Amino acid sequence: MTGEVDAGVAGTVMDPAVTIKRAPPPDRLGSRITQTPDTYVIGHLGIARVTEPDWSLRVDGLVGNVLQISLPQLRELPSVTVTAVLECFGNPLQPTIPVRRAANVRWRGVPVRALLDAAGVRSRASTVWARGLDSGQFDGTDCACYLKDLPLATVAERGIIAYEMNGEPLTSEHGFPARLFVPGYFGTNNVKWLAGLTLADRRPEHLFTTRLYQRVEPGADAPVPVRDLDVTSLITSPREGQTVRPGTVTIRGWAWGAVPVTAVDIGVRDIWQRADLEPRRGGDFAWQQFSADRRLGPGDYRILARATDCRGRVQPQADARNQIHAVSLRVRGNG
Ligand SMILES: Nc1nc2c(c(=O)[nH]1)N[C@H]1C(S)=C(S)[C@@H](COP(=O)(O)O)O[C@H]1N2
Ligand SMILES: [Mo]
Repeated sequence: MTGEVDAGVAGTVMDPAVTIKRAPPPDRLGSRITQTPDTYVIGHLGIARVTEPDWSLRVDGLVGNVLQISLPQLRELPSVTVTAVLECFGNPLQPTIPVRRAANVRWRGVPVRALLDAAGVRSRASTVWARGLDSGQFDGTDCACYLKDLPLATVAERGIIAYEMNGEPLTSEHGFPARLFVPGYFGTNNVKWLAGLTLADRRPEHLFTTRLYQRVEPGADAPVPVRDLDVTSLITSPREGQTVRPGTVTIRGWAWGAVPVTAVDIGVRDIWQRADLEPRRGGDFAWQQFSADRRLGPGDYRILARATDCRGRVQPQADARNQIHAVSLRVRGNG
C-alpha cells in the first residue's frame, strides 16, 4: 500500500476472500448479452458489501475542485449505455494460462469525462488512480484497498462510472453501487466498489498497479500494465466433450479484442476454413459472432478457432493466455 491513498469507508464488510467466485464454462456464453448470473465474478480480496447511504465517490488529486458524489447525485447525471466485453486477464500469478472468463454486458453509467470536467483537471495530470473499497490479503500481501492506475486520456475518452449491468443495479459481486468500466480494457482495470478517482502525474506503487498484471509485449523489453484486450475467440457451440451425429455441425462463438476482429478461421484436422463473422458495430467494444458449418463423419475431433484483428494480430497457437480455443467433439452413429 502506498499510504497516500485513503483506505475504505469504515464499515465496509468483506465476505471471505474468494479469488474466483463464479466462472461459467464457454457453452453458457452462447447469448449475445451475457445474463448477470452467467457473468464470471472475480474478487481478489473477497466481495465487498457496501451500503448505499455510506457510499460516495470522491474525485481528487490534481483537480481544481474536489468532488464528492452520492449515488442519487450520480444517477441524476446524464448517462450512457454501452455494450462491451468484460474479460479477465487470468490469474496474475500464472499470466500465460488461458482462463476464458468473459462476458458481453450492457453497462449504464456516467461518462468519467463529465466528472473530470466538473472537477477541473490540472494540465499536469496524466493518470487516474481508481480505488475500490475492498481490503484484505492476496498472495500473502495485505492490501488496504484495491487500486489501479489508468491513462487519463483513455479514461476521459471512454471510461464510465457504471451503476447498472443488463438493466439492473450492479449486484454486490459486480461492484455495487458503482464501478469503473473502460471498454476495450482488461477486467482488472474495471475497479468495483469504486470509492475514489485521484488525478496524478505518476504511477502509484501497489500490488495491483506496479507488481501484478504487468507483461512484456511482443517487440518490447520492459513490462507494461495489462490494459488493451488481446485478440481472442471463444467457441460456445459445440461444447467441450459433446457427442453429435454425423452430418453438418455448426461451430459458433464470439470473437473480440481492443480493435475489431476481421477474420475467424476454424480448424478441423489441419484444414482451416474461414468462418462467417459479423462486423463490429460502431464505437462499441462488443463481441462479434462467428459461425461455420462443417460436415463431419464418425470420429474424434478437435475443433479450433483462431481470430485475427484489423492490426494483423493473430491468436497464438500455444503458450499464451489468448491461445486458440479448442473443443473436443465426438461424432458417433449413422448420419
Ligand atoms: N475492487 C476490485 N475491483 C476489481 C477486482 C477486485 O478484486 N477488486 N477484480 C478485477 C478483475 S481481475 C476482474 S476480471 C473484474 C471482474 O469483474 P466481475 O467480477 O464483475 O466479473 O473486476 C476487476 N475489478
Ligand atoms: Mo481478472
